[in-house]
Amino acid sequence: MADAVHDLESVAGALVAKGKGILAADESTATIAKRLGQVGVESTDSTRCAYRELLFTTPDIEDCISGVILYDETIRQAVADGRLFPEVLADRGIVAGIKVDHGAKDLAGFPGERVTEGLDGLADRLEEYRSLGARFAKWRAVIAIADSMPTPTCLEANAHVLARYAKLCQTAGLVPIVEPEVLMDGGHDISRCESVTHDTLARVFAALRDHHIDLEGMLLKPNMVLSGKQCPTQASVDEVARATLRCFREVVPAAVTGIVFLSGGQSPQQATEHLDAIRRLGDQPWEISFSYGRALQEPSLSAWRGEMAKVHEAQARFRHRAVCNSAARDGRYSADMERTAE
Ligand code: 5MM
Repeated sequence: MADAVHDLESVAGALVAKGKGILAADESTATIAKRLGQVGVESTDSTRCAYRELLFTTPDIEDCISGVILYDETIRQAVADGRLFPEVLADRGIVAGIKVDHGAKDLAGFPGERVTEGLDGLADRLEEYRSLGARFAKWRAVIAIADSMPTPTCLEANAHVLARYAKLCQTAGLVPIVEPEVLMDGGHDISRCESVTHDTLARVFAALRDHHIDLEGMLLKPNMVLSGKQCPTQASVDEVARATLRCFREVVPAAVTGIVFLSGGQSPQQATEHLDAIRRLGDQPWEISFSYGRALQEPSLSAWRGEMAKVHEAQARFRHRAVCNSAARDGRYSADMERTAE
């Protein structure tokens, strides 16, 4: 047992090593179909596999990327030489992870609110994912902001399932990434986002404590504290950084190994600038890094568009975003880096 605990803590530590962060490539089949469709590519087993191969075989990304979150289909797919994706990643020193939730479903009796499902049979699935090479997992809860949302019932339901998921992961020897995402959608201002994020995290950490989670053997994947997308007054980069840290310092225990932010619909450059500004406010009790999906992938996907001839350019764009976020993760990003795309 002592070894298992040590293993969880060392994997969590490796995922937030200096200069490194996580690529979220765990889009479910419906989401990846939408993303591929936006660049005119039909979503099939082979186009999904080709796109993920393009990302995971990008030269030198192991300098900036510590781990990749895979989807159930992807963890079973192989590259041309027959190696499964977890092996391809492991050969480069990148840790494979896996999304294990089954998505956010309507919360009965609470219109507009959702609770994430997927606990049934999870212990067995985790065992299989570990045998396929996964060393960490991810579960995303989605919290919407509106006049009468979120309700305490929605926060409680999601905190409870996040904690049960986290305990099952740690028992199976996988580091849980706990992702309670407060959405950017809406006209709310940054202070409303701060208060909802605070309440969400307070409930999540109370549930994690009740379920005896080893905080050093987990990572938190939260939203940054931002103005709602439709809010007429958008907070500055500095305001976002200060509000985010104020909120997290009040509510995230110092024992948590790391906070890896999601991008949540920010533009790639915005997500990098915000991370950099947060890091420039100084060292915190926990490591701070990124676990971006769209903000790492968008430029690459738009360059690729399903064409073999564009693979090199698409990989260069992915590497560039990884390099920028690696710098931001250490508080040494500058806008000049956007002009050196190769
Ligand atoms: C990559 O997208 C992930 C999967 O989403 P679906 O289950 O809806 O297909 C998503 O969970 C992602 O890992 C996080 O939301 C962070 O990604 P962003 O794009 O917000 O950085």
